[in-house]
Amino acid sequence: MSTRNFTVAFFVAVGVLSCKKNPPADLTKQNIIPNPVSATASEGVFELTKGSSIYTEGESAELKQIGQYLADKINPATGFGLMVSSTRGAPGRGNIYLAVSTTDAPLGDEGYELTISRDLVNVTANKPAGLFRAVQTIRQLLPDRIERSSVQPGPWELASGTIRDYPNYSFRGAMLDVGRHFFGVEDVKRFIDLISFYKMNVLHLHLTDDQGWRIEIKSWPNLTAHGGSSEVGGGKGGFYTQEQFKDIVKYAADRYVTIIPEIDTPGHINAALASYPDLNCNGKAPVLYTGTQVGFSTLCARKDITYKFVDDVVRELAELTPGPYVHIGGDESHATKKEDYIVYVNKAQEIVHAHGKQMIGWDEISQSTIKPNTIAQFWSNVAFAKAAVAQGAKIIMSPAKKTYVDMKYDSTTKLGQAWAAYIELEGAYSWDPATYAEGIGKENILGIESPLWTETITTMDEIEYMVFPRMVGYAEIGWSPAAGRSWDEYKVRLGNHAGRLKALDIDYYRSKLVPWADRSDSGGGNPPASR
Ligand code: TNX
Repeated sequence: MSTRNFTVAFFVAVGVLSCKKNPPADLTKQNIIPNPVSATASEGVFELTKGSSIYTEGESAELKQIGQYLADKINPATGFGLMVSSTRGAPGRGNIYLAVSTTDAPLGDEGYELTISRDLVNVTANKPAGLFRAVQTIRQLLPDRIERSSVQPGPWELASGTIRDYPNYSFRGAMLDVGRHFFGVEDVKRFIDLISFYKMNVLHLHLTDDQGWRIEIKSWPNLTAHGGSSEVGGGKGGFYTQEQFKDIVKYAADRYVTIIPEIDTPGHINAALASYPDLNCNGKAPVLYTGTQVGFSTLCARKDITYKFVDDVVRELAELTPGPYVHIGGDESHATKKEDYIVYVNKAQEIVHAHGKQMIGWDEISQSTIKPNTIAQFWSNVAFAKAAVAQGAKIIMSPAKKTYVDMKYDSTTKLGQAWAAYIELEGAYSWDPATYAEGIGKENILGIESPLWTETITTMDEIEYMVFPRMVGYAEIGWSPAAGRSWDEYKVRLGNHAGRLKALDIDYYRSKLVPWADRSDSGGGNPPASR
């Protein structure tokens, strides 16, 4: 053995030994994000071994799929090849058991109870979604290296005790703008993997904008043939075929994430206007647009063909999307006369309802007569959001000053914009949706969503750098109880989470505000030179 190999072997051996000597901290001191509602510790640890199995209760294919998801997450690093089997009643020692067995009202649709003893990891929930959320907790209770894709040294121990956990808000979302720059199916799937790891349950896809139309509409094929061929900066753009979109929807559904498709109308519509001259009031198609201005394009609210178009698009989207919502945009329609805007939104709302969906729109839609089951997404104008509340609508909280992850972290951030604010991690975390805007209380709020606009974002690495770790904080705001939340406590937990971000290969922003617990020179990947 060379000196170098000996040195490596020595440190690996010490590493393994020190793992053995360092059982996990007790369950109340575990570094879990989002913070669970309650945790109590008990004596001892559970050790996952190659003899362990994952058992799911009964013959439910859905539960087996969740069990298999957990197996797929822990098999690569452990090398154990754990199997998933169905059972009736709790299995014997050394196993993981997932059951939808209880009627435990406080747990709701996504909550779970996770009880870990020396003998068993026992998860119960009212619904399969709760088991899926619990699986994310189990991942975080295992050492960081569980997230690696090659075999790592054990042991694989979990602290014992009980976690009871459920979300503060039923809607915890992220938005990805695939209109300004197009991102392919694999990028979207990674995005879904990452948000679902933090128990988020909504991905809003901003599918159309002035610069590109990204979803195949069979009855209007030129939308993608022509309107999908551009993007900011003049790149080649792209679009999802309906088959690809269904694949994304299924991938998301398997992770208990609902896809919300947005067709931004009546403004932000140049790509469609460029594809079909008839959609223009003057009957002339503009050229494709690759800049970043907003507010210059509009559908022609007084032409019948506009509503035939919206009806066809919403019908096809509704067929592709099992979730309850279709988002019709409605923001920054500066080129639409106010009276036309009101007519347009009212008609779009009828169309969305006729296709069996609830309408979501940006806060400006409250200038129309919105129905109580319509949802307004607050991004900038408190008066508009309050007008939506006054009409009985619920609000999705996406204040630009807090949740827009295209905003720079500080003046030195190369990517992004700064029109709303610089948003450092503390500002992103230290606010409460229920008290942010006077007159909009928790009872009016469906949940929180953080949008990523992509005028300046062109690669998955850049997405990760802007989104992480701000998104980790939004996930906690959405899930964990507001009482007791504090930046000083959270920043330590986030710092201790560094190894996991690295193991997940997330290319995140290493804010100086956070006491990162790994070596300061071993950050999340290699930032592209551009930032
Ligand atoms: C405002 S937010 C927009 C987007 C831009 C974003 C850039 C909203 C509803 N509209 O069209 O991409 O600012 O930060």
